[in-house]
Amino acid sequence: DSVSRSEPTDANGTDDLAYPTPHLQNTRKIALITGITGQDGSYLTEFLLDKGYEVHGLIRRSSNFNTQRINHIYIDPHNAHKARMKLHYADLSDASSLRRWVDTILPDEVYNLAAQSHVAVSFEIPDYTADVVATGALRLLEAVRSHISATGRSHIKYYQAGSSEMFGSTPPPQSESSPFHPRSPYAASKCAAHWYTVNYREAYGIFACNGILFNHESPRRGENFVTRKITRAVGRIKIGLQSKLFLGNLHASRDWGFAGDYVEAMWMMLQQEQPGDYVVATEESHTVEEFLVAAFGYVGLNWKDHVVIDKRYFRPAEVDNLKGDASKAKKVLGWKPKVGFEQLVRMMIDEDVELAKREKVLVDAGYMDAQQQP
Ligand code: NDP
Ligand code: GDR
Repeated sequence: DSVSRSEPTDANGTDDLAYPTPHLQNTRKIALITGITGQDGSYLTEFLLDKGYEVHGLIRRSSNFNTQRINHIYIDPHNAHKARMKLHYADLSDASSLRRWVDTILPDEVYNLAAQSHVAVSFEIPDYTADVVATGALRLLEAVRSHISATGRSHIKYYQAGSSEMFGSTPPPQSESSPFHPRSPYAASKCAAHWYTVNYREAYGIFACNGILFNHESPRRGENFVTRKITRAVGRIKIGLQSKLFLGNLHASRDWGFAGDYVEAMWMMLQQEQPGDYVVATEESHTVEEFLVAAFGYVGLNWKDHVVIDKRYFRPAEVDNLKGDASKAKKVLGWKPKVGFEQLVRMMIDEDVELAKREKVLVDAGYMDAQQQP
């Protein structure tokens, strides 16, 4: 290839993350993932590595390493010949970094998973949320478009992580043809990213897909999303490290699936002959209260003995009821979820009880404060 190799971008040379990308002269497919350190990024990376891909992840600079979810698959680049996952510094707010890595990595598939992904937090930092979620997607699309224009690599495919939050107050069941009515800065920004993606497909013929994914959870879910907040608390309450759990609105309904199942749908979208937009959902909906019943009940506890309603967790505008209609994904992609609601709850509780046991060891040894809440 004609692209020259870059030097490590780290100024003092001690960094082992932002490493040059020695292009393997092989036939492996190359994927570029933004948001690789997040829940979905970690599952998608495992999935693509299993399929034989070389995976490049863009990570952002933070004062602490935030690669916990992918440490188990990370190979030090000093053994670079063995490493099929590589990490590079970039940021969705920095167009030049996106363009540089697209040009250097020469991906076959680009997955845009990066986002300020917390709905409630988007009311606190709306401007930043729009910059990363909406304009960030536009920057990445533009990097792909100009890369194709400069190199002729028109086979490159783009996946945009869209969300059921875009439907907002539109009543269920929500499908690809349901109208968007976003209820938060996050959701409005995802709508913009959705339409940027459609526009780049129509205007430039880019193979660009929107996955409209309903909530998907896992033991790797961020700890301030409601499912994981609940399962973390259940683990800690069961082991005696915590007694109360403070929550907001328990009446909202969500269509909760397993993240490991959903990343497969992302990949499937990019393997089709034609680009398109797909709803990915379990088609089953439960309230937050029903999640509480299942989670506490699984370890023999009554949620009512522990949950305290705290006004601070209510949102200025709520999304009341999400339940997807995934018939297009089932028919066209042949996708269907493998993990059901009860199994998902049990999987998350099992892991969080084990985590709480490990925390207890640290508490008993005096290394950790029992009051420290996740
Ligand atoms: P997470 O919050 O777990 O991960 C978000 C990722 O984005 C992290 O890797 C984060 O990096 C990265 N990121 C945040 N800001 C920036 C930035 N400015 N530049 C570069 N990277 C950034 O989200 P999920 O894995 O749960 O979700 C993946 C995507 O799917 C998101 O876009 C989300 O909005 C969307 N989505 C998620 C659903 C779900 O139920 N999980 C449902 C529908 C859509 P860091 O680790 O440094 O914070
Ligand atoms: P959501 O997920 O907003 O659907 O967005 P979240 O788990 O944050 O909220 C789900 C519902 O639970 C209610 N809730 C609480 N939520 C949180 N976080 N904390 C609480 O204490 C609490 N108490 C009640 C909420 O009001 C809400 O109704 C997720 C994210 O992953 C998005 O990025 C993604 O796009 C959508 O799912 C689909």
